[in-house]
Amino acid sequence: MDKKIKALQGHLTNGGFKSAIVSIRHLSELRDNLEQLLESGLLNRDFYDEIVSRLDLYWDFEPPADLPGIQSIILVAAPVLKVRVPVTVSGKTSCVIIPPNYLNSTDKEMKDILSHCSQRYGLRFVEAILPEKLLAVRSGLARYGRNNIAYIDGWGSYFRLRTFFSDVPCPPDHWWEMKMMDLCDSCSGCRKMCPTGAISEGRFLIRCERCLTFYNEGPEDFPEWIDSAWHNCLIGCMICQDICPANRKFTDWIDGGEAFTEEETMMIWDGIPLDKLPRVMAEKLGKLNMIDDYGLLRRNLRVLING
Ligand code: B12
Ligand code: SF4
Ligand code: SF4
Repeated sequence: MDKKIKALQGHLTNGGFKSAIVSIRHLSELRDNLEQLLESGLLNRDFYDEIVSRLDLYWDFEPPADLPGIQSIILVAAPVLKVRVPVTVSGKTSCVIIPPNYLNSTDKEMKDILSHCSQRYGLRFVEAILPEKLLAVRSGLARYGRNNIAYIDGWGSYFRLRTFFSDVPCPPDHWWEMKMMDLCDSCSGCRKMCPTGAISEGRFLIRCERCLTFYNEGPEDFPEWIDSAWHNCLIGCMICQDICPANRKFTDWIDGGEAFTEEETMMIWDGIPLDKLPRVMAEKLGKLNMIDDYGLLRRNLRVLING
């Protein structure tokens, strides 16, 4: 293996990350794969277009033209805890959950390592927008669960993915087949427990237009078909991950989180604008990576507490 790849992967491993490298020659296959799902209607095109515009999800199926010499795609996974956040309403303290993956402090640590490798070995990295679960599975880093979430040995689904193009020379790679974990063959816990029916029998792809996360990550009012008792997190949803036996060892990977006093909780409850919040409160939200999503918290908190 090229010394630079070995060094890069060594730095990432020492930093607590897991990584995989694949050649950019797979880009066209990633694009075709997605296109086929859209053409077959398994992925609803109108709904998908809505996701694309909401998340600015314009895939980099071509490597960046202004960076010649790009040879590889580097996928980096960081272990991330779920967070338990105490909030107090009318004198009653309860804890709300933020699922793993929303905390983003590992992004900076990861980028610092890449920047160090850039300076030391003359490598270049540029962040890529690519289907990360699919890449993680096909590169052998992760496996799909029936719930469409990716799992990594030793971390379950408690991780966050980031993808980079690089000029690091790509070793011959293995392009794994798209396959669910063996554990799913004799299990359908996630399908049975998903409150919205997003995980269906007879098709692998979830119906993302039924997934609670899509609605509580978005600004619109919740549609009427969503029962308010289904909400279980301040943002996102943990049901299909909590029930999963592949996560059994990791369910106690919980960060104590930042506690909000009753006064602070009421600021969220009343929708006090972000720029009017006390500095301490904004810092707490920053640590939870909830600044960009702050506008959603009023509605999400009320539905969780009021049911
Ligand atoms: C859009 C998006 C969403 C949308 C739509 C999700 C969806 N399933 O399409 C919504 C808002 C609903 C969502 C929800 C969540 N998301 Co999201 N999401 C994304 C985002 C930005 C793009 C995903 C995407 O559109 N991929 C394209 C689709 C079509 O790819 P795919 O789902 O992997 O599908 C492939 C397979 O189905 C495969 N395939 C086709 N046929 C078959 C057949 C078989 C048998 C197999 C095995 C495979 C297979 O081909 C498809 C691709 O062509 C990614 C970040 C990124 N850049 O990838 C995060 C990302 C996937 N999300 C993530 C997370 C954590 C979540 C939530 C768990 C958040 C939460 N706790 O609430 C939920 C999970 C919902 C679920 N059960 O999947 C993480 C996943 C981490 C992990 N461990 O897997 C990501 C990678 C973000 C990150 N950087 O960490 N998400
Ligand atoms: S709950 Fe069962 S079927 Fe669903 S992803 Fe986990 S192991 Fe697979
Ligand atoms: S995240 Fe929640 S709503 Fe979405 S598929 Fe999983 S259990 Fe269903």
